[in-house]
Amino acid sequence: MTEQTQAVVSIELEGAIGLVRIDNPPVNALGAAVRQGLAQALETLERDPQVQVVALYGTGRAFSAGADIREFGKPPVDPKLPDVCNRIEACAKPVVAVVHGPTFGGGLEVALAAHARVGLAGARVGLPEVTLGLLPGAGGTQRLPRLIPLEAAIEIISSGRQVPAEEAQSLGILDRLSQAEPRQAALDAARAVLDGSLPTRRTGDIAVAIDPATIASAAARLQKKRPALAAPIKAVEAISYAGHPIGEGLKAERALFLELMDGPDRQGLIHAFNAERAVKRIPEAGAAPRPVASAGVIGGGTMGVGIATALLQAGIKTTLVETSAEGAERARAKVIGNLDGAVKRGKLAAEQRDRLVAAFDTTTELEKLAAVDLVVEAVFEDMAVKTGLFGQLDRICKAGAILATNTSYLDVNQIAAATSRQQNVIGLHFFSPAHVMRLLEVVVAEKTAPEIVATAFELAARMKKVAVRSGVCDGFIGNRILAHYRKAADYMLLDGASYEEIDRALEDFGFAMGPFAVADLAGLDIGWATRKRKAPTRPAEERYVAIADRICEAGWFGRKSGRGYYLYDDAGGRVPNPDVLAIVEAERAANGIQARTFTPEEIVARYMTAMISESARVVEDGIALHPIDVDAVFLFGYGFPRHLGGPLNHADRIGARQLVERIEAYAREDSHYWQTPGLLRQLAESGGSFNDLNTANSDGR
Ligand code: T1G
Repeated sequence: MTEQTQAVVSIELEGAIGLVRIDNPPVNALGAAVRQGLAQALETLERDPQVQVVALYGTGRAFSAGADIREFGKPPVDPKLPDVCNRIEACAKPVVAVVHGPTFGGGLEVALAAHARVGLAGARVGLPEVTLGLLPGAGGTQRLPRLIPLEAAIEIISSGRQVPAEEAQSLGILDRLSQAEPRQAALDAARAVLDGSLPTRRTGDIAVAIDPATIASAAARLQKKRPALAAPIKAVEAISYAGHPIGEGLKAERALFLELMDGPDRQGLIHAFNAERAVKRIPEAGAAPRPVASAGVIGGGTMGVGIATALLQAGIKTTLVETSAEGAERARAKVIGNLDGAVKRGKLAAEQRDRLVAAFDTTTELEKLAAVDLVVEAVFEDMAVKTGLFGQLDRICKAGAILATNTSYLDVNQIAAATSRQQNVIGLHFFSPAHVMRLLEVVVAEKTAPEIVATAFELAARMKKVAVRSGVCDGFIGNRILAHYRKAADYMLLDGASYEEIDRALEDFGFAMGPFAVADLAGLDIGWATRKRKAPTRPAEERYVAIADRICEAGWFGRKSGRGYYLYDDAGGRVPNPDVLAIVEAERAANGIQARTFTPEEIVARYMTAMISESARVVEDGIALHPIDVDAVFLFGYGFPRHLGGPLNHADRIGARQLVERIEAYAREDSHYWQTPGLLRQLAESGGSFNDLNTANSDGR
């Protein structure tokens, strides 16, 4: 007999067993309807004299991925998840939970409130709330430490990491594992409870001693992290109450949870979570992707090697083309070195590594790419070289083969025009190292066919990358914006701030590295080449800072040459390069500048206002589809502080009006560089926000 209590939760009676099924695609998020259904199901089954044991399970790909993120920031709807969990734990009859797939956050908390837990093959559990600026707010901080050692509970909760089923069982989160399907596993578990082979107990009844020293050292460790976000620290504080009676601990957990819910990080981190998904909503999403089973990579430099590694790790048979046998051999060794590195880091099984090596080939003959589905070129950044190569590929490659360029700024339309198959040409702008960085800018040329765009996005997913759709312009999304705000840093340097102060101000703001340290890491010669390329078209009224040119003229290219803005020691430490300080002084004198001081706040304000301005123009020009796409580019490609959600999410916190006022004030010094973008002015006048411009449900507000 099956009685529908709620569309998303249903009850099925099998003899003395009451089955409760959660069915709320796509991931059984615990929205209001599910919570109401669970509460009602427990009520019904507890009352039913025929029922002796209750078994919870989920359909689809997960028992439950947790609370419904889309409800955050909105008025809470009863029953709240902690109440549902407490209801499960208090049930007069034994309740067993069967978890499968990604069982995270509130999903795991529901299972922890059950009286026993069974995990299915492939299940992974976790409490990732801290990655959303929250803490497990439905009993996780009180129940997990009652089931597993304190240090393990602290590590799992403060990191938010995923725990594979086998580890979860060995720790004590799961009581047993099963290979069955969810419903069958629920029946088996219920029968095991009835025959006594699966012991049950209320987690909340377990008494544990919480060692204050362990809590204190965990808190101290978290305080030292940069940035020291509140969520993990408050989560450890909540755990410290697990030694109290469960009712008291739950109250303390709730209070700390609500503090974080109202805190600044939750919105930014959920915006970042949504950004990774919102970027998939492209106009070409409905087009049918083409199969990509084989690929060619042209160029065995850093980018080509990284791209070949990424393609191989996505399961794609790959041939790398170099101009010489030695070059091909060098590239082969580096690709295999990357795969061996992945094995060493435990990211790749040894036998899988062997399969990938077997799927990898190198050659000096372009003709070997005649039958591949996709070619990605990563040759010298020169239009003549690229158009010549695409002309050759057009003649060599099979009909339907996709020809992609990895150029970081050249006009993809012009490259496409060198072929007779412009509809099959696209930009795939990888970020170095290409097998590590998650961002991939998919640059759509005028004639690129929709299915080619859809294929690029599917390929990105296979490479576990975040693909962001970009139009064609110099630098696409990220590098175009970078080229603009970098100038703000150079202007402040020339006007009196030290580059060490600028780097430190932005690192304290949340960037992993400041702009000058980043430039040293990337190589100062790269920016030098870009400035030379742009020199002929640089507007006369643009203020030019020659400090970086002087450094490059001295042969100092940053880390790769051991010195740039900084001197580097073997341990990776950095100190300002005294010779550069002299260059800065000389350039100030040559420009007649009386150095002035900048506070860290002003440094961040100018730098962020410049980044936001060009980001707004990139959206205005239609290069990026939505503001959230620009946020994704900076979160996944430029180390933007994740808890701020990206430059345009951060802009909403500053407010369009204040940003316009800042630009107008700065424009009094330099009206060419500081111009108010039209879109920003519109938002200031209408009182709107960048997030208003994102698609309907792309933000967690
Ligand atoms: N709430 C609402 N929607 C969710 C969701 C959630 N928790 N998780 C995923 N989705 C949507 C997602 O937006 C996408 O929608 C679709 O499901 C597929 O997701 C009280 C407060 C589970 C590993 O942090 O980690 O519980 O774009 O594309 O790559 O203590 O989703 O198709 O419209 O990511 O296979 C804690 C978050 C919440 C888990 C699946 N839980 N989710 O990954 O698919 S806070 C989490 C994930 C909480 C309690 C606290 C992943 C996944 P759309 P997807 P996937």
